[in-house]
Amino acid sequence: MKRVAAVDLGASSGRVMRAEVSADRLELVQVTRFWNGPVDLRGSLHWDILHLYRSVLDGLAAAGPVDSLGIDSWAVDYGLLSEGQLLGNPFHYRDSRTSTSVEGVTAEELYQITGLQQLPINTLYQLAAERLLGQADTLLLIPDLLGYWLTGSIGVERTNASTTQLYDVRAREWSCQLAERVGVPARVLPRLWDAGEVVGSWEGTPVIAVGSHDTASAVVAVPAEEERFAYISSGTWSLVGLELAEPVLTEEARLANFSNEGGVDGRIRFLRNVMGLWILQECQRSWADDDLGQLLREAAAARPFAVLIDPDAPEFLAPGGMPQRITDHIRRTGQEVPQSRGAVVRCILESLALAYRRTLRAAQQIADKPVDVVHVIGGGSQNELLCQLTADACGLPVLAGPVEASALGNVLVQARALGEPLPDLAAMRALVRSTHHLRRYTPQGKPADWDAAESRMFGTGDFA
Ligand code: LFR
Repeated sequence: MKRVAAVDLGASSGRVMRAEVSADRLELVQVTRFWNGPVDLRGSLHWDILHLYRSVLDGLAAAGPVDSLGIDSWAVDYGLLSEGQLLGNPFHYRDSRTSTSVEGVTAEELYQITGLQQLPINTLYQLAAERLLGQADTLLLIPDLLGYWLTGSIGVERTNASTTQLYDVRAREWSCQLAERVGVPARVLPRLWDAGEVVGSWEGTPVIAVGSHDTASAVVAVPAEEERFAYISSGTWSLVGLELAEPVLTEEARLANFSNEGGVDGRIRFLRNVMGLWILQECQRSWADDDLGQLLREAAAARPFAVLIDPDAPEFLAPGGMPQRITDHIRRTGQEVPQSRGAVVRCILESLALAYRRTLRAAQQIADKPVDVVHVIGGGSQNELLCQLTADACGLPVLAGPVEASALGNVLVQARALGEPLPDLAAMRALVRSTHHLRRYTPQGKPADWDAAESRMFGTGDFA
């Protein structure tokens, strides 16, 4: 049995967890939980990186002695170093300084190399707007930056590197040539680590590179029994897709804006970012209403399919004023504005379920990989109404759980690196399955209602 600590940083909270893991045991306890979120510095959005580091140190101290520790977080964001010193406070990916155009490479070529969807949050576009790049000698992604402060070791773990749009998804290396062409000096791209490598130590405890992208760790913990599964990693974002052995870099995949992110053990996460529960979280923040249970009860009682939004519309990316943005979107698309919070929540959840449906249908068709079940993992797996709507919209059974998928994936990769007999993803997933209760949702309602709703939906053009 091994005892490990997992630092798991999400966009709205961070956690330090302690786990006991063996071939037939997987017990996770939360040691500390702390706030995370954007800090507005005169119009620029940043992370409070020193608060995060301080909270990680406090959490690790509270976790007590462990055999190892590993860090995962959201993707794409970075810190720049010069001679070991942080240059500037890392930006939040929702900061508005980015766009999705960059000179020196066509969209087709970019996709052929990196296999990534065009999102303004990608590191590449952030770096195109970065003023400190010229002074930097090293770029580290957030988990690697925190890991560097703990250990002094410099490197970037591959699953997260694959979200930068500077990484060659087939060669599994930085694309230094691409980087130079788009104005990112190759000198700033450090060596790459694989999940499972021991990268240093903190106060005598080995630090292990895990799937440092939280979604990569979450997908490790999908409790799938068969190969024919889809997943929705449901949190602030919903990451919706399939696990593949090889990237799909076709023109069809590019036009449908699918990402081929690098997974643990060389797998590919073929997925799209759907805006996710962020829209609901931001409405709750504007309404100053933290009673999610009551909002969901009202949503369950509201009229079905009264009004729909495209959750991926760019106007929903930035923080602030979300109920008004929804109202504007609804007016612009010629629909009737909902009159109650319950109706707004119903609109958000039905629209998300429809976005999941069209994403999963496109993924199966483009990757030529049909599925029989949808696994919903992460915090959103507790949202019963959304899980049921997802089953109804997709016409597939939904298996919900585990909630702490990212932390579980993090600890499983550490346990294997420490020598526990968990040889492959199948063994890790079997352990999650045998130690966690999953909730099953069977499709209900009339499929024709969802067909009609889909044809009413207002797309961004990605699926046109
Ligand atoms: C989820 C996630 C997504 C990534 C987004 C931004 O927490 O890591 O996978 O696209 O956050 O980093």
